[in-house]
Amino acid sequence: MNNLSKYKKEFFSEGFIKIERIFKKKEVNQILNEVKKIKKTFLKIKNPNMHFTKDRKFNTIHDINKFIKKGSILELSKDKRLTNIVNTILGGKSKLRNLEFFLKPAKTGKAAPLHQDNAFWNIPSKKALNVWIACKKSNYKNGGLYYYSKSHKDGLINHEISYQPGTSQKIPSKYLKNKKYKKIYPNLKPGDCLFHHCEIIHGSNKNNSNFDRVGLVMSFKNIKAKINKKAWAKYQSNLRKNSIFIQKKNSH
Ligand SMILES: O=C(O)CCC(=O)C(=O)O
Repeated sequence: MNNLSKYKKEFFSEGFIKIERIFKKKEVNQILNEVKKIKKTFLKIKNPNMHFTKDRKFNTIHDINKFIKKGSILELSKDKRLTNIVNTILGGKSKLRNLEFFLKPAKTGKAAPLHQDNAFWNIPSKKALNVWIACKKSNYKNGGLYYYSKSHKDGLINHEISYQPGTSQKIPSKYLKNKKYKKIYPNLKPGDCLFHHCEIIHGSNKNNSNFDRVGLVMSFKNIKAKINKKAWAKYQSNLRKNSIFIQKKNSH
């Protein structure tokens, strides 16, 4: 079995795979430089999708690909080292659907509640995944991503509004009460990547450490994968309710 087939097998068995050192130090530095530029750009654009920590640092920036049409991050999203793995897992040619930063600064970086990405994406064929690229160390100590191993096999769960910025929906805690999933915190160095299934349950804790956690997320879908428009509209409505709640809370 070649490496690509091994990755695919592990991906569908566990719900995620970690691959070390896909990107070199030089490439990670290019990403970090671009993060700085994109932060400045996003402060100037109309209706940006971004969220801050209580000390006004960037916590998450979403839909970056809507506004940034060139640069090293977009180039890296077409890189064969990445797309060969993505296309093998998704069973054909894929398309970038979103680019996001999950920045989680030291001391104030916020938690991401437990969720499945497909509750946001609404892709019934499930031919979609996220690539989480570590641009700084990411682990248990600084609010690294964690997974409930094999949870993708149980299908999509009805989410509820999270009332949290950046991840607007979450899995109701009562659903998880009787589940016995193994919780795994991958330990990542800069340049390492996680590839996760769109229905694996995952989240991350606050960053109470002294070390920033910087993740770039590239989200892909099979070019033929359709979106369930009705479910998508429901998600948009939840998203609006969540952001109205957050605006009201911040204006007090
Ligand atoms: O980086 C995080 O804390 C959350 C990221 C996430 O939920 C994702 O990549 O799907």
